[in-house]
Amino acid sequence: MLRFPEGFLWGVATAAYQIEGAAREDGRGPSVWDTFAHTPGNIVNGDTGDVADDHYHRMESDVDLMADLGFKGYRFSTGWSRVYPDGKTVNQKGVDFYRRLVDKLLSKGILPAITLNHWDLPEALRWTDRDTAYRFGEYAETMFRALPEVPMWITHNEPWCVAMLGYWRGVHAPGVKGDLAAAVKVSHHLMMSHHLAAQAPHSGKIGITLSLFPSYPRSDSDADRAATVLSDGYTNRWYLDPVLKGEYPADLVAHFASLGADVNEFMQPGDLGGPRADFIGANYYHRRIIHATPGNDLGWAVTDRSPGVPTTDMGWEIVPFGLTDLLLRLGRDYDNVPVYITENGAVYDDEISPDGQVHDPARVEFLHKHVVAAHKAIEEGANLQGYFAWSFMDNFEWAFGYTKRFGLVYVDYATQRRIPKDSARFWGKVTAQNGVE
Ligand code: IFM
Repeated sequence: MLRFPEGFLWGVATAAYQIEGAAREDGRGPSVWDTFAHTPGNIVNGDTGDVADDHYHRMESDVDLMADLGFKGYRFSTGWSRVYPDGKTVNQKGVDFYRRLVDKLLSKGILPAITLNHWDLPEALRWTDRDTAYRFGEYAETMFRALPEVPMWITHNEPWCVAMLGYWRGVHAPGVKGDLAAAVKVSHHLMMSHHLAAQAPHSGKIGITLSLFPSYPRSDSDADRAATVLSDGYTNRWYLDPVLKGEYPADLVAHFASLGADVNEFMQPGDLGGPRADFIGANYYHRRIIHATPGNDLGWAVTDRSPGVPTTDMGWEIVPFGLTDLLLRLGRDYDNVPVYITENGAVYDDEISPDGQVHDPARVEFLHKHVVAAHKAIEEGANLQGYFAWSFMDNFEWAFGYTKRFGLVYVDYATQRRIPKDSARFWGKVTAQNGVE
């Protein structure tokens, strides 16, 4: 039996736009993701989050199910455009929904961990505007005041995705392609707003969730190794350093500037306000293997796949040791900062079996291997304090719409019936035992 330290937090995670639906109810305003999803060609099958899992109307029974399955922590996001429909005016009905959700969780003994920005920026705002950082600070203060019992706050989810997938690759809202200067500006406003929010009075701990990719060179060549250092800077250090060290990594500042994206053109003194995060939320799905592509794109590329390495039905490599490496690296390079795995999980093409159940042995195996990898990291000194599986239930997987199922609970979208998969029971058992066999 591999046991985790006492008090280790086991939970599940979701995000507002991916599950809530009720897109035009009780005063909710449009977010950039509503606009993006409603623009033809952006999402597989033209799917949108208009209805999603209808969680807005099923919140009570969803939390009951969570409790029945034995989950102890729930990471969810508050919908920014539900709380601030026009970006500047509070919608009390939006706040009230989250009040009810927190009350319900607490009544069931489930710890609420709130993410403030899981990408649903009010349509009236843009991260390219410096002012949006201040609007985020106000929104954070509103939520801190409204929900003083919440023990764990996360400012942003995966700012790399917002900046680089939204403004460089163009596959996420608002769908801008190839504007590196805008992407870097967006990343700076996100980091700056993290500091603004973290400095406001709040209950409990505050941190930020990052999509972190342990990165390995494709070969031992100097070029591939140098490209890997930069690529690691691009996905990882660009976000870790400002939060934990109060500055951007110098090699990346120079690299972005050489590509016409100089952060010093819009950074102002005090923007990063000194180190301020009680923990880092690490989202781990897969590694990246990097090779140099001099003069092309950013100067590196991700090697598609390594022969023989198994993948999930998302096509992502299954590499549990990447999680061990990542957790140890965070401890080593960032002063043993406390870490929560705020997302880890897998897509499989689940089906309802003739017995009415959803059997997902591959997901159980995926989670089991990653829990073992996390335990190894703790044994070797990592300061890991909790682990949230992505996701509580199947949901709107952004550009992939409803075609990719990450849930521990199956959602039949036609009827909104929830069916706990075998992996949900596995996760409940891991929680109860505080470990795995
Ligand atoms: O579904 C997403 C989530 O919203 C952010 N992290 C990655 C998940 C899987 O792609």
